Amino acid sequence: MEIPEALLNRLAKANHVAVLTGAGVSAESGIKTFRDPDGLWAQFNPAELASVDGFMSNPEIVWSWYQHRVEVVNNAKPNPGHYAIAEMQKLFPKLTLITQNVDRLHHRAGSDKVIELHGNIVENHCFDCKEPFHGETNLPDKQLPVCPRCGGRIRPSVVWFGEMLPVGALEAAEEAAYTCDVFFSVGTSAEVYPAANLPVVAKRAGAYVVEVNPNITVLSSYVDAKLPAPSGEALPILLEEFRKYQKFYDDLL
Ligand code: BV8
Ligand code: ZN
Repeated sequence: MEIPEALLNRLAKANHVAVLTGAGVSAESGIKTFRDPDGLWAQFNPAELASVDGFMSNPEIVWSWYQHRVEVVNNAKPNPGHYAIAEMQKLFPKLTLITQNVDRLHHRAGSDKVIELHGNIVENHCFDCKEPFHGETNLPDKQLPVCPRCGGRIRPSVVWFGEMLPVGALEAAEEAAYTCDVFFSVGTSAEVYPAANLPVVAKRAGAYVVEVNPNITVLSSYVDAKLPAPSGEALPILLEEFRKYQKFYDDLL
């Protein structure tokens, strides 16, 4: 896969690189994406499962779906794409990592500052009093855990459809989109808002926007460069080419 020289050049001069990731970056870790043909939503309807109404009307189904996903996440490992992004943190003066994913694989790959726009699936809290819940979640015969403080229902600490994103997270993500020199959109269909606005904000603010995705998305015709390959392949190649490029210029100067 060819890495455009313009991208290497922009990276060599970049002070601030922003990376937005979606479910695709975890696909090579064996975690299904949402909208790919064999994705999660193919079997379920997001409105039913990843929403407050879904939880209120079918708490058992929603809870067991999340418990299943937590198991998949706990058995998954970061892949070369996660590690390459963690590596990028050392290559540029400033890197802002923004993820829509709830699997915490970026943390496990060594990225230390991760903006989680959609929360995370490994923590839980009380639906009513918001108290974080650290009790047992795998109860016999499909019992649902209840809040020891107020008796309310326990829910996963993800952001459901129709719910506001964590204010601080969205603000930090938008700030990074406005101020970065290069913006990567990695493994996302760019269909879920407000996250899908971020690459547009970056482009309008003058950033060089790169999409890393083996498929075409609504963003593909809008970006400055596209690496049309799985992120676990494309990102290590990008880093290798960038190191060669940097050395060539360092030797020149
Ligand atoms: C909100 C957590 C304010 C839960 C998730 C109409 C127009 C505009 C907006 C809306 C609208 N109607 C409703 C809305 C708002 C809605 C929305 O955007 N809906 C969409 C579907 C139209 N957004 C919200 O509700 C957000 N809140 O707006 O609050 C508000 C308040 C009240 C009322 C209204 C508005 C909350 C959104 C957060 C929802 N929570 N997840 C959970 O995980 O269970 S979203 C879910 O989708 C995940 O977080 C996921 O990450 C995210 C986005 O999907 P992607 O990550 O992009 O995954 P996807 O499968 O789609 O794509 C994978 C891509 O990877 C593909 O392109 C594929 O080609 C690629 N790929 C595959 N393999 C690889 C790869 N790429 C690289 N390498 C590979 N190996
Ligand atoms: Zn409570």
